Amino acid sequence: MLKYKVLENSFGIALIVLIISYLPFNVMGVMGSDSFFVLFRIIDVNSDSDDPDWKFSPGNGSIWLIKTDEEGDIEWDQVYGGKDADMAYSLIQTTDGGFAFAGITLYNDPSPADHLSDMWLIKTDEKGLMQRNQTYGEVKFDDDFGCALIQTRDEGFTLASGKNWDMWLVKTDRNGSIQWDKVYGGIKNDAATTLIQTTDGGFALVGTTSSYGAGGDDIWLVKTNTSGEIQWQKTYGSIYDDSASTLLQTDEGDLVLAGNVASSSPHLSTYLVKTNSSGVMKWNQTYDISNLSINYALIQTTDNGFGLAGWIHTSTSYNGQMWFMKTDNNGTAQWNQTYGGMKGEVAYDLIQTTEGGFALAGSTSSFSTGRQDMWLVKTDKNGYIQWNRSYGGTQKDYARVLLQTTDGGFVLLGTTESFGINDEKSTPFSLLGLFIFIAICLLSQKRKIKPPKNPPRMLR
Ligand SMILES: [Ca+2]
Ligand SMILES: [Ca+2]
Ligand SMILES: [Ca+2]
Repeated sequence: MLKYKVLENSFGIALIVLIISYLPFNVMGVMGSDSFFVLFRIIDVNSDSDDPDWKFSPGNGSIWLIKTDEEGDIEWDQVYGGKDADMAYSLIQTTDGGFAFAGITLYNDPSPADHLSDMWLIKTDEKGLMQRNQTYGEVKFDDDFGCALIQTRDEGFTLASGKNWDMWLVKTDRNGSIQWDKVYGGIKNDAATTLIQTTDGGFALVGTTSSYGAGGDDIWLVKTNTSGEIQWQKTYGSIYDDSASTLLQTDEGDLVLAGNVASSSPHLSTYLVKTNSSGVMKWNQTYDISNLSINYALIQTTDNGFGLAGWIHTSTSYNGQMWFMKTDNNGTAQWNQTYGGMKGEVAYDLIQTTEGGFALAGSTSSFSTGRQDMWLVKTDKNGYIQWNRSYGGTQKDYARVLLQTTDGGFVLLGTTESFGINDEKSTPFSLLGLFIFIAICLLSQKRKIKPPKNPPRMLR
């Protein structure tokens, strides 16, 4: 009975609106979502202190592209995405000077009901204005992999991800229309993380397989010809869950892949392996720098060594810090650097800059406007910080990919929950609640003072 009394009362309704608007999660989003997202949203918001910074889960985020000058000052930025979650994982500057990026778009209210997500390719001009976009099939969302993108020599695109528990390779023309696609995998879960076009015109994919290998998840390297037919494949890993991070081809034509292997669960070490172009191993290295480190990025440096970056658990930061390691040509570690404060940082991407230093992109909780922000760290050639910048609003924002453009500036691609459509904006929403509260109070007052001039006639 109480609830009817409250609902009859305009003041009560206004009070409820005001209270709802101050709750620490997006009630309007929650009401339109399924119960999983309701639960996730509530747990997510309330678990900031013990939420490891390197794990992100689907919220209502949108894709965020930022162009900065060479000192990290924003020149322009663009947000892409609909009302549900959109995430980007790979970015390239296209031959026409624009950008293309690939990600995953999720449907919180899918139709048909089991169609939860698509792979998504977006092509923009040089200022980030969308020229065209295309969605493909149905990819399964899993934050441990993503969606890889390259532009091929015919100016078309090739994308790789996971589809129906298999690794999926999609070749498109320059407009994004599918020319052919292939799936690889066994009866269990297989998915691609990174894709390159090799010097012979074929492709090499690295990802994770639980169908093949030593047990649990293993790192899976697949080499195909120009038509996507498998030429050879290799697995790496232990009986525990191992994961692939990324892959490159060296100037000499060898393949180098990085991943994370478990010598015991949950102890993870970063793993680096070099093979020749036929998959024959030349050497491998296991790095046991901390009890727990996760590698995400790998580059070949101009001195023919390698740079690896990711996340590392440190004694001073419960949520870990950004980690950067430099090796020589044989993968022997030369130095390690960590960056961050008390609250948790991570590097998802690493580049060598044109002047010989390095830049890392990821997220920071210690130096953010709110929760996590995108973090850009510029270092000298020995990994000592020269400057750093964070970008973001009151909610989670993080960078996945970093490029340096020909003007010396940087492009960061990632996810924002602060600035997208339907994202949480606590202050404006609270102000809206206050406005509705005042408006309803005024209207209810008005109604009491001024009875209607022309009451509707009673129907007889
Ligand atoms: Ca499979
Ligand atoms: Ca394994
Ligand atoms: Ca933020």
